[in-house]
Amino acid sequence: MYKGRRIAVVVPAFNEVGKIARTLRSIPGFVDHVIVVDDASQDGTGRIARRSQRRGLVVLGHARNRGVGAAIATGYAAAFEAGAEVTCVMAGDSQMDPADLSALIEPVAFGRADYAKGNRFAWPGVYRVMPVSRAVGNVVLSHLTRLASGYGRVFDSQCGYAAANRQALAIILSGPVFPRYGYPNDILCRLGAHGARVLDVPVRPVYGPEWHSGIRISTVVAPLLRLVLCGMGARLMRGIQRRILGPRPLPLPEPPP
Ligand SMILES: Nc1nc2c(ncn2[C@@H]2O[C@H](COP(=O)(O)OP(=O)(O)OP(=O)(O)O)[C@@H](O)[C@H]2O)c(=O)[nH]1
Ligand SMILES: [Mg+2]
Repeated sequence: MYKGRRIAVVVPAFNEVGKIARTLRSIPGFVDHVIVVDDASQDGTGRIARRSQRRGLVVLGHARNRGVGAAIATGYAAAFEAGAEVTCVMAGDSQMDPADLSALIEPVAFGRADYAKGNRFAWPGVYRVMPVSRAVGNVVLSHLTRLASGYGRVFDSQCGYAAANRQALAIILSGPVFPRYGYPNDILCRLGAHGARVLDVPVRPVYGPEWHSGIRISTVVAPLLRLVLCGMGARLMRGIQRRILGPRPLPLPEPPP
């Protein structure tokens, strides 16, 4: 419990055998449910995760690899069902500093935001830590995602470190989440369409000497650009519809079964 609120952390993991145990050890004791989603890893990630003595741990698995976005959706559904009031995402590769977790939880737990996400660009010295390829891609996508989602003050669209309340989870789970690396952009567009309150929280960028990434720039760029362009188109259509028919907020989705 965090100040009386039930907290879950979803940990997507794919081939993280060297880091998953450390990641699980680092999750603060106030977290009630730790939901690892092993996505058909071939290196024993799931086995190592199951060995952890962590209280409240559940290890879920996909029979075949479905992508990080699909894994997070699986974890979100399990957290919702477990009754979590605030559900966070922390990657299985120890790239999210547990010291930042309570700053993400706080605004969501106490009604200032439906969804709080990390912003590594608000961290002093980010450009000394973040690789140039990541910084450039992220700045471009952050601007495009602002246009697609309507959140003009939200930046670092590619940061997956986030906390969501039950209403935000109901919105996210009301349709299929983009299954691969574009999922944070998809989530922001969907939250924006429903008028959810999204807040940026400064978090520390972590790129240690053993950093490795599953992202292959050549394969992620086209689907990601398509996703944000579709988001922009959908937002434009909603704007036109509003002009013609008057304000029509999207109905709030039913909670997941
Ligand atoms: N379940 C699942 N997790 C995945 C998959 N791909 C990546 N992940 C996990 O998602 C987290 C982030 O993946 P990375 O490839 O490091 O991407 P990133 O951290 O957003 O970006 P970098 O800055 O390049 O490290 C890690 O914990 C991965 O294990 C997948 O297909 N399925
Ligand atoms: Mg990573």
